[in-house]
Amino acid sequence: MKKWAVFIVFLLFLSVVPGVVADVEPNDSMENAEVIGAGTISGSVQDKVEPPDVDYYRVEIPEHKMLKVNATAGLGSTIEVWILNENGDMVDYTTAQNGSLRQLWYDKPGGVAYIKVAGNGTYTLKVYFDRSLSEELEDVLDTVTKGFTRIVMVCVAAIILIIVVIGVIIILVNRSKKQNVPPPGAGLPPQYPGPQYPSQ
Ligand SMILES: [Ca+2]
Repeated sequence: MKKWAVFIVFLLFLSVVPGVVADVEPNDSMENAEVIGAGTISGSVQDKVEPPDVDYYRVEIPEHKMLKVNATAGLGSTIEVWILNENGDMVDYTTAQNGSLRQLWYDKPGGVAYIKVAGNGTYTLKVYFDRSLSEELEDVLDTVTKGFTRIVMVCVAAIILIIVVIGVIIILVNRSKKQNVPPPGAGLPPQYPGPQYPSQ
């Protein structure tokens, strides 16, 4: 099949797959980056032309979330993918070839990120948001705190129970001692009545 026929088939594929967004030119710099959200983006880049066709996308990351990108190179394609911060500094990078999939991520809740694609051929980006690491850490700390609180409560309850049991034992022992005290005079040897004289 000729290359133009493959390209038309590719465009038809994009038009019938729901939720797939095609890259919209011009998007060759951060300044005119295509604004996207979570979803699947399909596009093509070309490094055999001057200037090379690269694609930029701008993503706003929701609060408490981190950005994840699954980048797949089309068959026979070789691509490079960057995630850049709002200043254009690289925060993640990968290359993918011939149908392979690579994942990139950027943990910046509430921040802005740019995705840059360069190379030669077609690609698909699956852009989605996951829980940020700080959220995960908060959950772990929350679980640990709840567990620790539970242990402390069980220990306090056990100590109170032990104190109550010891108190009851002391009271019972004291009561038992009082009941066993002999009446006055009990246990003394019988007294010698002394000599007996007949009465006159
Ligand atoms: Ca472009």
